[in-house]
Amino acid sequence: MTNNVSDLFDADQWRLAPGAENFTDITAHVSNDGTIARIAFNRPEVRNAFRPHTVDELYRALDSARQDPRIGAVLLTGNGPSPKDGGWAFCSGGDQRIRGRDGYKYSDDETTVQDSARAGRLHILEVQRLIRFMPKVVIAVIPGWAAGGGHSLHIVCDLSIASAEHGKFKQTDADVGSFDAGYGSAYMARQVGQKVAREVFFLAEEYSAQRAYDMGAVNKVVPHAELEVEAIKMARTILTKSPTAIRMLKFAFNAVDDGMVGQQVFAGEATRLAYGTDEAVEGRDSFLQKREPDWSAYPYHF
Ligand code: S0N
Repeated sequence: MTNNVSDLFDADQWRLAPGAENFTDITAHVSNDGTIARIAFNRPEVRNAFRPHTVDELYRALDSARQDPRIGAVLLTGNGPSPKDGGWAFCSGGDQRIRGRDGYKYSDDETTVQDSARAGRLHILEVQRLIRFMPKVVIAVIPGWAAGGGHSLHIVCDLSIASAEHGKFKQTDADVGSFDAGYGSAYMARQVGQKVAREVFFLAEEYSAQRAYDMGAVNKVVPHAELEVEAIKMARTILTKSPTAIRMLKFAFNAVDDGMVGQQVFAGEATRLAYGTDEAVEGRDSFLQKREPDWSAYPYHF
């Protein structure tokens, strides 16, 4: 691995993200102009499997990107290759070595007495929701294996771009007695259709980046060496668009599948837009001035 991050990482384009200095399981960077975040799993020796500590760091880095008003797009990827065997991975899901009967353990030693607040966790689902509800486009940049919970993460990202040579997919949940009965399966079926999604989950067979593209689960397949260059291009294209339009579109796409929560997220943005109108200002001012509101300037229809 070159430059201590990843063979695909161009150190000249990025600076360390605020708060990322002490991350051990992920890396987090911001483009030099401050508009794109690059967040990467950094456990290539286990195909970028995540443990609870990884998920904690991932959540913090994504939330920091969510709150940064300059960042308009997030690249979620996996560093590599593995120093052990040269294999590439986006993410291979939950670290099976520390899976207990009530979730994934903070300690590598399952027999260690756990702080009750830190009993087994499955909080990758909190990360899924953060990706889903952040008002920015999140792009899965897939340099190798997307398996198990890593497969689910790519499904929940807004867009996916994969390495032609090393991008590989496999939904292993049913092999290891695990199941993502939420976005990972149901939302995948929305993307690719019921028959294909059921095949992916029930057969748990390996499929290529090209097959993922053909089924509609991946937006672009590019030569491995160009993966991050192409991902940055994709992000930069999005950055040329109206931030409000992108935000409203993302939440509109989500709303149909997210029930009342989807409606709430979309409605929150609509309310924020409405606050900018003279009509809403009149409502606020009439209250503060202790008078009846005057709506006469605002028609009931256009
Ligand atoms: C990824 C696979 C297919 C790669 O195969 P390959 O290239 O032959 O490499 P290996 O030799 O198998 O692996 C290299 C080294 O990496 C270790 N390793 C790989 N994956 C994991 C892992 N997930 N946990 C721990 N170690 C892993 C290997 O052991 C090997 O190490 P050494 O060199 O020491 O032998 C292949 O590796 C594979 O199939 N991996 C397992 C994939 C898997 O089953 N993941 C778990 C699926 N379940 C979840 O992710 C559940 C967590 C979760 O996200 C969730 C929680 C609640 C609800 C829903 C979900 C959800 O699924 O989203």
